[in-house]
Amino acid sequence: MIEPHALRARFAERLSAHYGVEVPAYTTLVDVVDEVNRDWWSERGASPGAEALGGAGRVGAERHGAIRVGTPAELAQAARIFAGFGMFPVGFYDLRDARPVPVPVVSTAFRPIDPAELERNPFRVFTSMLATRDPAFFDSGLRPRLEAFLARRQLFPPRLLELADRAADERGLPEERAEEFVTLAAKAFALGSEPIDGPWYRELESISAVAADIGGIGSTHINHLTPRVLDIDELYRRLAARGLKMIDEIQGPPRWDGPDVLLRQTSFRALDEPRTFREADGTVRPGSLRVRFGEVEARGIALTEAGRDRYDQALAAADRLRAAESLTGQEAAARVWPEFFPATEAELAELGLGFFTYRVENGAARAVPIVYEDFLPRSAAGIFQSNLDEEASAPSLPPEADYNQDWLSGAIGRDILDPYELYRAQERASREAVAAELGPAHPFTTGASTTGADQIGAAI
Ligand code: OOG
Ligand code: NI
Repeated sequence: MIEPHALRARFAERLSAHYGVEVPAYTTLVDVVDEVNRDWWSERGASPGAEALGGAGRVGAERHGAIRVGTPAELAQAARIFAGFGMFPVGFYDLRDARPVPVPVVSTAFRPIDPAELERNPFRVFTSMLATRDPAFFDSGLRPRLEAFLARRQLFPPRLLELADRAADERGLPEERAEEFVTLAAKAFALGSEPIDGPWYRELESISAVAADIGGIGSTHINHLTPRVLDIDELYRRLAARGLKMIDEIQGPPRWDGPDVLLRQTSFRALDEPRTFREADGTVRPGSLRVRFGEVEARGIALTEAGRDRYDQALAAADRLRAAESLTGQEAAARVWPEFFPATEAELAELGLGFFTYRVENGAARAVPIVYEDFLPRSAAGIFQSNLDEEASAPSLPPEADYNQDWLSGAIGRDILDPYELYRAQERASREAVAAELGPAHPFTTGASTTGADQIGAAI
């Protein structure tokens, strides 16, 4: 039996192999990421806590993908496929309220939820669904035609769904079926070769490039596949030195001397990909589309709700500073960061801003940070936006408020899990295990503080 984690690892590898052929710059990116990570391990691998946010095996294989679907029915099928790989929907992201330019999607991320499963292979896929019901984007003339187009297409063959259900029910598949499942799944997310309906694609494109990418073609595809790097600033420099044009600066928290939190990401524009278009007169002509891109991420410590509030406040303060002085987003964030975040992991734990697990070492409880496994809506919107050809103008109507997490759970027939609950449960379980071992009054210490601060004295 090939278990879900092994299926998931194979799926991620297969997608990566396909994507490297479709988008050659991705292969360059992965090579440079591997170099930076190797250098990082050789310089810092021996220092205490080096593996706190994941060992070399996990980080080297770690990827996230992004896909986009059109309807709740398509999202429900995607959820069945991911369940076969041991990946479940976590978090709800509404990118319609992104500024300056809203994106007409709501999203969740499919990922493993058990810490042991994450350790085996943490593959995650950010999955967006077109908000066809939102009149801010799709008026009553367009919406029925868009929904009819989406209802006619079939993204996932029945055999793929059947194998996915079997893998989920039986917690794995025998080798031959496993190979068939992975092959069909990877094929479902490869770039299609059917001619695109030119007038239809352009009509949607005039509203939003993302709408055209989702609703203008008959299939879906991996939009990007993102490796994890241990030093994203160094990666940025090395890619730029190779002449790869990065489209944007790094999104998310700045580089600074204190603990890394949440997620830092950056991306580069992929090249045009050849596609054929069928025009109104029936002729098929060659053309190209430029919708896919390369992205890289560095992951830090998962923040609690209180920590996340600080993060949002810090970004707002950075925005204000940036408006007042001419600074990059990262420069502004670096300036304001110390006002919002403590300089050590010990304080992050003590102030209840970050999530930690606890281990018994030499008779003491040591804190090890929990890595952030999710996404950031503002960075996601920035990633969507920074890769579009033109700045679309913001639609004039306010977004309709009827897409939310409960609605999406109902639409796909499974619970969308709350990331905070998952981190909290992991932290609680480890505290309980430590309390059982050491007794209730034992102080906790941090194991991986960047400044060596130690005793934090939190009682269990
Ligand atoms: C998804 C963009 C979000 C991320 O890393 O934040 C994302 C998309 O472009 O479909 O992947
Ligand atoms: Ni991404």
